[in-house]
Amino acid sequence: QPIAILDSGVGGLTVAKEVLRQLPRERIIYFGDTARTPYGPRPSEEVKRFTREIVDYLVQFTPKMIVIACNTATAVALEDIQSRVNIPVVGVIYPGARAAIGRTQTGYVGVIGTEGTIKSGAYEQALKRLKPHIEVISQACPTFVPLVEKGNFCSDETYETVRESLQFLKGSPIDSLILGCTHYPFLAETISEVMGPEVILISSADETAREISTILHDQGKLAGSDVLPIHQFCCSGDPKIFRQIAQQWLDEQI
Ligand code: DGN
Repeated sequence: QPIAILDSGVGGLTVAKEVLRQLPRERIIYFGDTARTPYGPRPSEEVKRFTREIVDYLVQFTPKMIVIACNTATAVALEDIQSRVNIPVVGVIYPGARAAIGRTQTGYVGVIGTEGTIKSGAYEQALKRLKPHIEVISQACPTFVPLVEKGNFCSDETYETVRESLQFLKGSPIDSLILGCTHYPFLAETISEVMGPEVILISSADETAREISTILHDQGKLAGSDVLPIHQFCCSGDPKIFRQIAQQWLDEQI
C-alpha cells in the first residue's frame, strides 16, 4: 500500500523527497493540485473542499496513510480529513513547530507562510502549546508560491521579491525561521542569503518524514520488500512544468 502525499502544487515534493530519503522502501502516490494553486489566498472553506476532493481521489489507491504536505490545507482541513478516513492522516504544522522548538536558543521564532496559514494562527498555537513562553513573529509571503510554481528559484526577480518580503523579519530578534509553506524549501538558498547565517531555516519535511516513520513502525506497516518501489505522481494542471520541477528536485525520472 502506498503513502499518499498531497499539496496545492509542487510544494509537497519537499516532503516527498525527505520521505523517499528516510523510507526508501515505501511507495508513494503524490497529488499536486497545480490547476488550482495557490491555495494561500483562498477562503478556508474552499481549501477544505479542495482537500476533500483530493483525498476522495487518492483513496482509490488504498493508501495506508495520507500526508497533507501543505501548511495551508493542514491549518484548515487536517481534523476534517482525519474524521473522514480510517487511516492515519499527518499534517506538516506540528512537525515544523516541534523542529523549531528543538532548534531555537533565544526563544524568538519567525514563521513565514501563505496568507491562509498565517491568518489561521496555527503555527503560533502549535508553538505555544509546545512551549508557552516562545515569542512568535509571523509574516505572510504571498508572492513566493507563484515563483516556485514557475520554477523560478534563484533569479534576480526572486532575490528582490524575497528581500522585500523579509525586510520586517530581518530587523527582528529571531534566531530561527520556520518555512511554514512546503513550497519555500525551493527558495531556501535565497531566503538564507537574505536572512544571513545567524538565522537557522527550519523546514517541516524532515520532522514530518520522521513522524510518518514512527506511525508506520508502531502500526507494523513499514514496507518490508527489497524491491525498489515505483512511485506515481499526479497533477491537475500542465504536467510538463510539474514533471520538470519534480525531476529536478527529486533527481529522478518522473
Ligand atoms: N505548499 C502550500 C503550503 O504549504 O501552504 C502552499 C499553498 C499555496 O498554494 N499557496
